[in-house]
Amino acid sequence: MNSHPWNKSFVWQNHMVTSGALTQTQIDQFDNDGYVIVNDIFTSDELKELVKITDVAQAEAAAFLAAQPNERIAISEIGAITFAAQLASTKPEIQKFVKNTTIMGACRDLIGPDVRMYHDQAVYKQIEKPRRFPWHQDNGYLFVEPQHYLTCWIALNDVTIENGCPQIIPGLHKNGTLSHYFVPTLGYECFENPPSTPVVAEIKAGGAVFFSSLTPHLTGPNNSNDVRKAYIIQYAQHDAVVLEGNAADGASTGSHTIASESRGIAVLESGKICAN
Ligand SMILES: O=C(O)CCC(=O)C(=O)O
Repeated sequence: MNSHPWNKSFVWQNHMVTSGALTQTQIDQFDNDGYVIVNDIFTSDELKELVKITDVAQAEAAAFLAAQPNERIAISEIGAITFAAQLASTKPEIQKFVKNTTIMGACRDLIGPDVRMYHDQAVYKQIEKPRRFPWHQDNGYLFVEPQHYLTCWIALNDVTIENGCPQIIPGLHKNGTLSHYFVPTLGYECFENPPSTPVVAEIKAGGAVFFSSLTPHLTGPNNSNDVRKAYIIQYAQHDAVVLEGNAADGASTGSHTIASESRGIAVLESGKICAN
């Protein structure tokens, strides 16, 4: 387990409650362990509405994948794990969920007063080809500065160890971004065998686990009889940048702001939720 070559002098900053959406105990847990589970973010009616949107997006993604060689693109594969990305910028009806008051409070507390969405995707773990999604930090995919941003992993149905809920290694987020390598068809990995016992994040539908982009996590194979459904939204400081290039080749070759991407919509300005 090594540091990412672009992670030079990372120092974790602790957070203070300001929004009232989370308690200081929850924030302290996030700072100490790199994650916190928050239940009942969405009512059952809201959840139904949200799942209707993600189901449509997943059906579109599946139709597209079905036309590809081996029914897959990169790590998205029919029957295994399917990704439907960029929903907030293509399906305006999902934006009210992206700007949910509790989630925005968590963003205020765990990122700051000025926040943009960085990425969003519905991730469905299918049952025909059960497989792990490897141990990784979200900042191990594209290297964002500041390195800490916030992932809100929303359970759209009850998620358990059996159907592939997230598992987390607490505490490692404080070291910043780790080096990752690509495991073909599965994704980027920072280690195959975790250095400590994972925490299993089983979550009821409508709740979420918030974790840092620096928190190593995995999801296990879906060994149940039903699709496991998640909607994952990532939020970053409004002026965050994505470093470009390949770390194996040396220094980054450039950067662009998340604000320059169509998905980089502003969600919080001076601590206030932005209008749709
Ligand atoms: O939802 C999953 O099964 C894995 C998704 C994940 O960890 C990610 O997109 O970073």
